[in-house]
Amino acid sequence: MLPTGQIFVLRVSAVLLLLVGNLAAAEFYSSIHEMTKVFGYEQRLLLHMQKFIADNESKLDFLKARLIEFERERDEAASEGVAYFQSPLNKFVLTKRLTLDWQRVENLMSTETGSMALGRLHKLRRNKRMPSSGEVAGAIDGLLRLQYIYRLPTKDIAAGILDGVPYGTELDAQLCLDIGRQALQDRKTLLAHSWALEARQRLNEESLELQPQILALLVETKVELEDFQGANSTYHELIELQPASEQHAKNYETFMQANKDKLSQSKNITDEHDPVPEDFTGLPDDILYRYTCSGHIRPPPAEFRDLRCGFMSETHPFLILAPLKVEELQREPLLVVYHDVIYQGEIDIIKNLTKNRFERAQVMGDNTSVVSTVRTSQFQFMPKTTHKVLQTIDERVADMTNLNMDYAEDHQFSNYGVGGHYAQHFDYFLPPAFETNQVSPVEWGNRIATVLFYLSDVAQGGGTAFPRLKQLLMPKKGSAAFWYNLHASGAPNEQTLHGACPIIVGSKWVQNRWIREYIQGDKRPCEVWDDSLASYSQIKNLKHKLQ
Ligand SMILES: *[C@@H]1O[C@H](CO)[C@@H](O)[C@H](O)[C@H]1NC(C)=O
Ligand SMILES: *[C@@H]1O[C@H](CO)[C@@H](O)[C@H](O)[C@H]1NC(C)=O
Ligand SMILES: *[C@@H]1O[C@H](CO)[C@@H](O)[C@H](O)[C@H]1NC(C)=O
Ligand SMILES: *[C@@H]1O[C@H](CO)[C@@H](O)[C@H](O)[C@H]1NC(C)=O
Ligand SMILES: CC(=O)N[C@H]1CO[C@H](CO)[C@@H](O)[C@@H]1O
Repeated sequence: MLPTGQIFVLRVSAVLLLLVGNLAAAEFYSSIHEMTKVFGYEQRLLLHMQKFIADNESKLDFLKARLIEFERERDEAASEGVAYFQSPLNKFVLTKRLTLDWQRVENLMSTETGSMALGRLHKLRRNKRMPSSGEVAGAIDGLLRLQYIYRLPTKDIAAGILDGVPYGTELDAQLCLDIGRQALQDRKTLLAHSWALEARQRLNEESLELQPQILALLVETKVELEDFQGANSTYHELIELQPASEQHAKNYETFMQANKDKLSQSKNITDEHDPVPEDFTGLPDDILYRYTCSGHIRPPPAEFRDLRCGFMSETHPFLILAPLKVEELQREPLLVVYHDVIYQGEIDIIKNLTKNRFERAQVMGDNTSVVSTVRTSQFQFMPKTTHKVLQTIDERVADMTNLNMDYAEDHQFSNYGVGGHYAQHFDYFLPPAFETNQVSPVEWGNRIATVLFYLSDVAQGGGTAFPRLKQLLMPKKGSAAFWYNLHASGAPNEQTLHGACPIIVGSKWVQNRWIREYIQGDKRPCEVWDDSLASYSQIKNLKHKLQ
């Protein structure tokens, strides 16, 4: 039941993405674009901090000088004894010091130096583009998602190695502990266990105070993984470390009572990932998506046999001069990749157009729009009238697809950062979306087809996975994927389930063209029967008869 519900939410969210306006503040970790900007702000934070310290220091310098002066004068007076007070001059000096001078000192001591710098720092930190502390959790989730989907070893990540490539950023015990805690919260218990072990491994003199917290996390994960003997001995380690802690003693007692029949049970937990299934048939979509992203699910070689790859020059006379390079990946449903169909000059213009206009992808909460963890990217819609380059692109899409582009939705641009992904979903709308007026404009009908342009290469990860077709398309700058979301009858084609795999390293830019059904009749004849069960050759034959 759950998977169906989940998919429903995803389908609805696709509609809402159309409708939701300017709601979210920028989200730092979902976009590299945003991250580079925020990185620049940090430079300004540093300047404010320097100014603050300088202000405070000059105040302290002044106070120190006064202190020395006062002490000196006082010592002189003390050495002279009572005689000192007999001089009217000294009386004056002392009186002045005790009143005006001390008043100045007192005033200065109570002034808030650096308040200007502090105010500026405060304001900058509250800038809506700055990451909020809640986003630390998002950043960890992104990392855990990468680890889970690509089965990355904890040891490697902690050492700054991602999918075999070293990046030179090591994680310390505290960070490992943070990740482990969140993994436990996300119910990724094997990962939580391995992060706790890694945190323990990385303890040093500076971080030794974390040891009890790490052991506590280790106990929790061992209990969940049913290694009760391991949990027992880790508990003993913890109690030995902090024998005075009543909390530990209490927790241990609760643990012993709850598990008294299972205490002999032990498990040698060496894995950090579930075993890869030998047979993927019948597994839920999120698992299929995961293993398609990781490359464990691939098309069997036999399916490549009669697929074509070549130049397409049929749809438009212009294409005879400049034919499009097209590669067919799948016949049913049609899934093709065009190579070199969007050019660097166009991409530069698009990047200029979309600058500063990104917002985080949202899905609908109950009544409020919430930032999505299903889809973590920054996106924006842009009407085709924004710039003539968008019209040029649409003319090309019309040539590529032989579909009418008058009834295509606004251009959508997305930027995915590290860990950014879009879980498995369909592009088409389901009947409830139509019934509740969530499709806009409704008279354009459903999304008959999708063209997905890749505006960047991605260093690692970030493929487009079609789990039911066993296809994984790797982003290549300048290429575009095209597929029909609907059967020729207009019925949704569930084989088109797809998702954007998480980015391991790099930044992914894509452009979506969602083409709607309205007046595509002459371009793609609409069969009156449901062809969803027919074979490709049956449909082809029928189309020949109709023409
Ligand atoms: C729990 O661990 C301690 C210390 O390792 C050991 O002495 C004790 O026998 C263990 N208890 C059980 C029930 O295994
Ligand atoms: C756990 O398993 C690993 C590898 O399977 C082995 O090297 C190790 O000795 C085992 N540890 C225990 C305590 O059984
Ligand atoms: C991008 O914008 C900048 C400044 O607005 C402009 O100088 C540059 O020519 C633009 N580049 C493109 C490719 O449009
Ligand atoms: C959503 O808002 C509507 C109208 O304001 C209200 O009737 C409904 O109970 C709300 N639903 C939830 C789940 O809050
Ligand atoms: C020594 C000193 O002047 N400290 C001050 C630095 O600035 C803050 C904020 O204005 C003050 O609260 C401190 O007293």
